[in-house]
Amino acid sequence: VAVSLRPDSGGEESLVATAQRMRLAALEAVFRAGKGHIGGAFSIIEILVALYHAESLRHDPLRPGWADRDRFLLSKGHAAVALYAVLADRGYFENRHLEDMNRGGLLSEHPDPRIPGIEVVSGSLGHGLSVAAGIAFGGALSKRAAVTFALLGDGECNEGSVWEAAMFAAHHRLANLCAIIDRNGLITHGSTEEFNGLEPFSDKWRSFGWDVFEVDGHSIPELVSLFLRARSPLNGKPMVVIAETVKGKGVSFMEGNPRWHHGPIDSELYERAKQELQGSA
Ligand SMILES: Cc1ncc(C[n+]2csc(CCOP(=O)(O)OP(=O)(O)O)c2C)c(N)n1
Repeated sequence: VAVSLRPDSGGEESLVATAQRMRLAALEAVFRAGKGHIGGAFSIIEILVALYHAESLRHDPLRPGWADRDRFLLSKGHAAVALYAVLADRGYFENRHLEDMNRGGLLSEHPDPRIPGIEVVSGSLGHGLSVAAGIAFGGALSKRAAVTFALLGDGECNEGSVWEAAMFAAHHRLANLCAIIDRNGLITHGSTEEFNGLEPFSDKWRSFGWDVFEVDGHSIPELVSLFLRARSPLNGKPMVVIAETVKGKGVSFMEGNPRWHHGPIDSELYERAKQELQGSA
């Protein structure tokens, strides 16, 4: 997973640099839009790059409706700007759409299937895993080889519907389903553990009948090797990847700070964030 093609230059760059470039694109879109969920977008960048740039996901940007594609559902839909940056970079739509995000153009603040590459509406938390389980169930019935991935927030796991879907998936042995949890430890205003503790989180998933993997959610090689594993499951269980991440990852004053869950960024802080990201890109 060392290199990827950079569409605008025709050259190559490391996937680590790709991730920082995606952060810059998301930052710029939020700055222009006047507000956005930058913290929870930055925590999932490497997960998306591992799926879309490292090609863990079997997909074709020129045929978003290809019947045999893997499905990716962003259940934590508020972080859509990160997915938009990645989808634009992979060629699902033009980069210029990021410029008028959330201002009546193609890209709304939350995902919408009218956007190429977006499978379902999300943003109301707690639904993505149920939809993903339904898609995986259908795929298993029709003996398709495709894998369905759903990316959830850890705070999102306070929703009871997540656990109903977890039961359903294990009961039906949906080995073609991979949940990814962005375990950044923060919810809107503070820590997930202070608000409504999730720990022992891995044990909960295990007891629901899932195969559980904990990973550094900012390590692209580790993520890629787990996503490859989702393609050839060994034991008939659905799989969950608990990705340890940092909310606001990549910008020092945003990291681990709930202030950056949602809101505007002023010009001065925008410039500081941009410089930091450019310095490490
Ligand atoms: C059903 C529902 N309730 C509340 C919200 C408001 N909300 C948006 S983001 C968020 C925090 C979710 O925390 P987490 O899933 O950990 O997201 P992250 O911290 O990664 O951004 C909440 C409560 C929502 N979108 N949907």
